[in-house]
Amino acid sequence: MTLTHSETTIPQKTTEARPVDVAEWVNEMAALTSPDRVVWCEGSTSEADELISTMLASGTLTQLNPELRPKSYLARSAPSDVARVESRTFICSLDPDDAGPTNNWQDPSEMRTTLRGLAKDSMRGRTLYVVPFAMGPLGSPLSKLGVQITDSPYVALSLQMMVRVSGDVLSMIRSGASWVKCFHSVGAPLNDGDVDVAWPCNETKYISHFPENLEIWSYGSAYGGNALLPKKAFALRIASVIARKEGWLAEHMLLVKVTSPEGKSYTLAAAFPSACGKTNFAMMRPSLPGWRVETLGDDIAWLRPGRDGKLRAINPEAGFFGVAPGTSQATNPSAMEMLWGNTIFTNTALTSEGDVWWEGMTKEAPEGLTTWQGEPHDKTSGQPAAHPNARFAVGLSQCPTLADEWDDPEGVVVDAIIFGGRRSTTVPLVSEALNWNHGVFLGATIASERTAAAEGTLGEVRRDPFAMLPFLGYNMGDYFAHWLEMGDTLRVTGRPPRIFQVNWFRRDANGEFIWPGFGDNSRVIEWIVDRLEGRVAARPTAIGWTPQTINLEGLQLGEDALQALLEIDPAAIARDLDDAEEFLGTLGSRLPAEIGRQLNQTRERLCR
Ligand code: GTP
Ligand code: SPV
Ligand code: MN
Repeated sequence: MTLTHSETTIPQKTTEARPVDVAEWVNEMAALTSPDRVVWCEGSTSEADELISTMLASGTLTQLNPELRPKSYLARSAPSDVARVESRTFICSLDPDDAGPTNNWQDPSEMRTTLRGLAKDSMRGRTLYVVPFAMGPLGSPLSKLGVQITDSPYVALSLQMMVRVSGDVLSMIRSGASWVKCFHSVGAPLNDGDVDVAWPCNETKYISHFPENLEIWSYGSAYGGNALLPKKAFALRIASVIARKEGWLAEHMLLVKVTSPEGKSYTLAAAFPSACGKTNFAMMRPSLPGWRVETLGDDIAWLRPGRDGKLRAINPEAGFFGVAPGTSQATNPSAMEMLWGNTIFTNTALTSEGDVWWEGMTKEAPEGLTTWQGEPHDKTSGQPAAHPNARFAVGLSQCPTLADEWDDPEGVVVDAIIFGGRRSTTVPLVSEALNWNHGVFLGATIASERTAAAEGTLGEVRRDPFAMLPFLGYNMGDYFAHWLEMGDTLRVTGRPPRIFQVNWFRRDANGEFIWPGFGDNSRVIEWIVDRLEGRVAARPTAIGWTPQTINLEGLQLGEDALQALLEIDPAAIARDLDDAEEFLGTLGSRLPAEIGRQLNQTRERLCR
């Protein structure tokens, strides 16, 4: 089906089967952006094959050696388009206070004018793909629907791997289901005679959210959360706004089913900031004998009180967009297995055999690598061969540790919630909150060292409440209040999940991680489960309950190291509280009084 620049309607025959409002929106966007063609996607294999051949021809994808990595491809991005751009991410609520001080706000009508100006003819010479998708199991009461239009075949293909792309979504919308409009353009129109580049994008970038209209407009980037709009833009920023209204939570959390040696299972939901260990935790191979971890989700969880009053969770996604560097046989063997084929890699290095490589996959970089920028790798340069935010996109169905319940429409009952961050000092390996409200305070005051997942200074400590700083679609103070209210709701019918805090990233005087992490994090899971079962006493400290000891059997880790991992240094905690207080102060009158009360109580406990 081909549309010339002036044609803006979709051929009659195929329109009939489509919901009028989606078609109307697509027509309107096509009229604005002037694509050569409009293609409706439904998530089929033949569609994926077509997208792949288009991108092999344009040089966007390089096929990997099929004997080593079947049906797998490498994409190299433009050097300026390698991570989420938080400074170009906007929440365009009518009232700036509804976006709050932690978000960039712009007036929605001004932003619309800007975006419509940029979008005008932005798809000239390209194909507009219409991608209908469901977040969560189709037909589940916990799921939501959306449609993304994009002029990037790379994005259309990635969406197929990461969410449930289905034509059925269109009939559900036709039957009246609400849906989120996701507009995406790389902002690189082609005029007659222009030769395309492998990774089209634009130096001007906007990732704009209109929470009152359930609408997202993304312009100028094709990378990750900037462009795969169901992920952070919908499932967190827009969904968090919907969730507050409807009485649930949209969170930056992994979701796992843990089974103890006794054969009892628990669901844990854990919020860590970007590149702080969610995927690795979600696929953990426990070093402790008898324990099993199965994967439900690795990045986003939607949590909602079920009919029985218990907190239930689903993973709205259907795939991974995981950090490649650091992934190895030693750290995450399940991921290495999962990536056997059917995977799109972005910004990894390429080996001379036509396979992928990244820092940490093996100790030594192999000879003859091509860097993520397509240059021969000079091992003496000190430059990494893969970009630090290089990623893999792959469907959840390939995950060898996938839990059977992963697409249960009812969701799974959450037993414990864990907050974590990347902290070289101050924060112990694990602690347990005194109660729900104290747990909300811990979540509200999480800080973490910045990573390559977004622009910014690496290693700089910043407050990242609930690991949601870049992902909340409304006022942070209102969000804390919502978390506190969720506790009230859950207490009416039962007991809210217990709340814990972890930190795998404490360093010694030489700057080395003290804790081995990865599979050995199962030792911390054991302590958490022991706490849930009331099997183990704990040490009362200013920040909550901490372990008297952790099971170190089979580990080469001395008592001194364990003491260093569990240490609570009152002076360091006091400094951290001062920093947290300064951050909380920026929320002004929207900060719930209860959070201030928790801060004061922590200070009082510290003085005891
Ligand atoms: P996003 O996809 O950005 O949300 O990241 P994530 O939270 O899923 O982080 P991921 O599991 O991909 O880990 C990011 C980096 O941290 C990788 O390089 C991992 O190897 C490393 N990492 C993960 N878990 C641990 C751990 O327990 N200890 C140490 N030292 N590093 C870890
Ligand atoms: C994150 O940054 O938390 C990610 C990667 O999961 S992205 O999809 O780019 O947001
Ligand atoms: Mn993430």
